[in-house]
Amino acid sequence: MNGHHGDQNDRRRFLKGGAALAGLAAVGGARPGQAQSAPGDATSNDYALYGERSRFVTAMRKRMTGPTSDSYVASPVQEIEGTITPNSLFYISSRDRGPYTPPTELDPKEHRLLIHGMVDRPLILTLDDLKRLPSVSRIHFLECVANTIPSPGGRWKWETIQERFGKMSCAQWTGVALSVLLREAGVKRGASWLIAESADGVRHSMSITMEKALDDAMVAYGQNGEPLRPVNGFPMRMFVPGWEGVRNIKWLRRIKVVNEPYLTQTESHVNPHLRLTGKSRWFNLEMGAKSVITFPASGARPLNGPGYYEITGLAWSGLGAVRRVEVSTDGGRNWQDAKLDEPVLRIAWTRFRLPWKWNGEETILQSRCTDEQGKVQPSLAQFSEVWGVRPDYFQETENQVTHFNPIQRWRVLPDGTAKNAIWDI
Ligand SMILES: Nc1nc2c(c(=O)[nH]1)N[C@H]1C(S)=C(S)[C@@H](COP(=O)(O)O)O[C@H]1N2
Ligand SMILES: [Mo]
Repeated sequence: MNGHHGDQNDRRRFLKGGAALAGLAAVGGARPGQAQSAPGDATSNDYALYGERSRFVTAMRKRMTGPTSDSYVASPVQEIEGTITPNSLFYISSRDRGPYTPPTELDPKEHRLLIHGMVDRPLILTLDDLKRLPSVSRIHFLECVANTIPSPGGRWKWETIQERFGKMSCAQWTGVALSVLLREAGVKRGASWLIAESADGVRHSMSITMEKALDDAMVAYGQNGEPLRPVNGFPMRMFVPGWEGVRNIKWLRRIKVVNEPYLTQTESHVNPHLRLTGKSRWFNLEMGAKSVITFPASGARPLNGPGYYEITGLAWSGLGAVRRVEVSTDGGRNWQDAKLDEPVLRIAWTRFRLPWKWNGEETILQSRCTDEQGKVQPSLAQFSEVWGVRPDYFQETENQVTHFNPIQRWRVLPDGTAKNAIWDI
């Protein structure tokens, strides 16, 4: 897959002449999308209501308040079975009117995606147009750069796994590979970046490299077998596997092909690295190797007396597949390899499990992820060393720390509950 031009590339274009296909209009020729008639009258009594879960099941997302820009809805990661977050429990992070206010619902018949800039054939696409193109479905996690931020503003002492790790989820995404769309538009020589922009009030926009766009990025319209939810970007969003959550533009309305990254307003605003003198990195794109034990954990169901349990958790890396997860049940003296659920997918949550006999005494549990590129999840001490600060800096700082991926420690207490122990050094 490449961005070169010429006859060969022309032949590989899926749609001859781009705009020739009815509904896939070049700029200037846009027409309102045609309403598709439903397969059957879904309003008749023959159709049951949209599903509900058992009234005995109580897992809920949680509203989190912190510094205004960091308010979000946290997913109950401790309650997720396996590796897929149901859409009703998916985390939400939105900067426009906040995650608690549903966005203005975009009408897919009115909504348009514009692809322009350094292209031979600018395109305007409706959701229906997008659905006519070759599609892919892939399972990937999505993680906010600020997932696990230790103590936002030094004031909010988040404790439970849902509060500390709830800014991530994992789903199966369906959409059109960006490489297909870019081939349709015909990328001009010298184009090296894309700027993706949203239709919401803040015009959220972000830079994405052409390399990533042609590799595995997509414009997604499906999430776990159904259309995206309004809060997650309906009718379409950018999906950039493994990259920081903030670049996955929801309510996507424009892709501009350019020859350099733009430091967009939202980009500079949300990239706290820009504010840390001496430690600044303009672009820190992929999420690193990380893991967390989801049971036992602070906020998860308590242990019910000594005996056999299965320690289980999630591991992931924005750089590829998880290769190994080690677990320690004795405060880090000994480590054992946990069993990974198969298939182990790249840039997806990987469920790990380890049988454990608890003797009823206080102990510290922790997990360490290694990904296929050999990146090992750092200890808090190692992470602090890279930053050139003392480990307790992260607990108190007013600076927002992002890409925080040190090993998480849970202290199991004799009463069977667990507490956050990452700061107990
Ligand atoms: N248009 C738009 N896209 C956005 C955002 C936003 O505020 N507006 N938030 C970003 C951030 S910070 C994250 S972490 C992810 C969250 O996606 P989700 O709400 O579907 O979980 O979307 C990103 N895309
Ligand atoms: Mo985010």
